[in-house]
Amino acid sequence: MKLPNDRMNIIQEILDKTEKEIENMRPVNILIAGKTGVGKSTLINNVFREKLADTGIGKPVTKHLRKISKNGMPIVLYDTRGLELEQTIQDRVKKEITDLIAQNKNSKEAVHVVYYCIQATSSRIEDMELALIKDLSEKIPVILVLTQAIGEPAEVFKQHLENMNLPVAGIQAVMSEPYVISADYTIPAFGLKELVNKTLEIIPEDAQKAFTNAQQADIERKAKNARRWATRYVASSFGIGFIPIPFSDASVLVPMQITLLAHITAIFGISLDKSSIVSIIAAVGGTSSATFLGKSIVGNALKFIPGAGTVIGGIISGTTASIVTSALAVSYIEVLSVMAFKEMNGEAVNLSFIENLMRKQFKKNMQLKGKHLNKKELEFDRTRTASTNYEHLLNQGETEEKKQPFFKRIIPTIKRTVSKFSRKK
Ligand SMILES: Nc1nc2c(ncn2[C@@H]2O[C@H](COP(=O)(O)OP(=O)(O)O)[C@@H](O)[C@H]2O)c(=O)[nH]1
Ligand SMILES: [Mg+2]
Repeated sequence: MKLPNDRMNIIQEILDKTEKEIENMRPVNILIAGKTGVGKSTLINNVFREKLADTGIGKPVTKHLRKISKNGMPIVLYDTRGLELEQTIQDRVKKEITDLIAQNKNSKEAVHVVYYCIQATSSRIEDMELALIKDLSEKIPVILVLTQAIGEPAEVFKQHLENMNLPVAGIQAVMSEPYVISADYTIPAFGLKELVNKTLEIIPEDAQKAFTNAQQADIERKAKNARRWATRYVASSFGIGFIPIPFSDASVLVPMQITLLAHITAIFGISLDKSSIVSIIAAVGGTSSATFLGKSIVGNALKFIPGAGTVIGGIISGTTASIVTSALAVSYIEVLSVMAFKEMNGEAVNLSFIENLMRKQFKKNMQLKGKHLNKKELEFDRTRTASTNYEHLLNQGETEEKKQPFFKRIIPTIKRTVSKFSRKK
């Protein structure tokens, strides 16, 4: 096996491996149906990453059906149009939809779930839509999505639909984007995480991985899945069968670390560019391009592990390797979570912020000595909203930038030295 001997190669390998894994993932296929203007595109842009409705490649499949996909995302969406038009066109659209579902039933393109969107404020559902929903439900799970759901009228409408006992897999009211009522009153977005959960409950198991990757409404779930895999990977790589290696051979850990980072990226699902990975690797692997990642990660680790009792005579034991690798995995997942959260809110991610956050989390996680990997729930408090959940991590990346000036930082050292000398006298 040829080891990468340069940091850029490592970065490229992580990206290539991630890309390959996503290509090999079986995509999840979703049909989004509903009249024009109800909020289908807004829903897609907020449930899925990268503003998929706007930036995805749309290909007409039939006159009224469009297939949306994007490189690097394991998802295919079908978007409908024309359901609001005259009867003959509606019939045409309905036929195209049912044909799509029937035709692909057993193929890789089989639609896994339908989101049938109705605007909650319309407060009524037409017979044509009811017939279509019933028809589709016989073949495939349908989730009825009540879009732009505002207050009491939406609640009443939802109740009305529930009382109809439609053969649907679920009814979910959502507000995909905050809705501005007035200068001082805005209805926050809601319901998307619930939609994600409902979807995961009904789609086949082999489509769940792709769906978790493509969605952005439940970032904790991404993190949880990535952590679950990393726990197993660390256990199987550095468990009983692991033969301790001399510190000078630490670079044999590099391929494992690359696999770890690439697989986490693929499970998590995030758009990462080269420069972000460079920053993340720089935080744990030093800045010299000739440095082996494995060596510098372990080297750094030794500085952080209290007592360094796990390394005797320059030998990397399975315990040390798993402490280091767990810390690498958890910190990486934490950084990806913060990046995903920022991306979801349309905020830019600053590279030095990423690097600082990775460095701080890595150091902190190293000191936990691998105890955290499967237990820790990323310190997310489920009773708090997403933004306050991430606050403590967001602040950590920034404190380093607001570092105190040099003269202030050395004051304690001067004081200590002075008192030491005065004691000696
Ligand atoms: N604030 C807010 N506006 C929405 C929401 N859903 C739809 N809209 C608005 O409704 C209009 C039509 O939405 P669009 O997603 O284009 O509908 P589509 O034709 O079904 O794709 C747009 O101007 C959106 O801004 C929402 O959840 N929140
Ligand atoms: Mg649209």
